[in-house]
Amino acid sequence: MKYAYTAIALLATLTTVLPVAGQDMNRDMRAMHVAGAAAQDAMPKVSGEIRKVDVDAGKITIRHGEIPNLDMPAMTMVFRAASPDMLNQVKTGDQVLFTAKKNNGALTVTTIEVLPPK
Ligand SMILES: [Cu+2]
Repeated sequence: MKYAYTAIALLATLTTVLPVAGQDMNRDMRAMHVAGAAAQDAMPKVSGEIRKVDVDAGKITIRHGEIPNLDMPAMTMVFRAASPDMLNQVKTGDQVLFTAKKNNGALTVTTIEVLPPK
């Protein structure tokens, strides 16, 4: 009998709490969507460390932080370089700030700057 009462009380709590939580989540997701769209226009600078430069392939491997405009968490991955010139400006181990976007389906580094060593 006591168990049944507890279950009913719990159910009542859930039905009153859940709709509110749902509304909050919707609002948060809308806010995130707006923030994401704004970030895409601004092309946020992302911090990273150069892991590999492949001049022949025009590719660059970067261990990068979160990339908001690509909805991407921190990871190590290969990017295409927007220009061959860019690959001559960096070397393995460099700390960089870069911007990246999806270009014809390929994730491409569009700008890159080397940070001074700490
Ligand atoms: Cu990535």
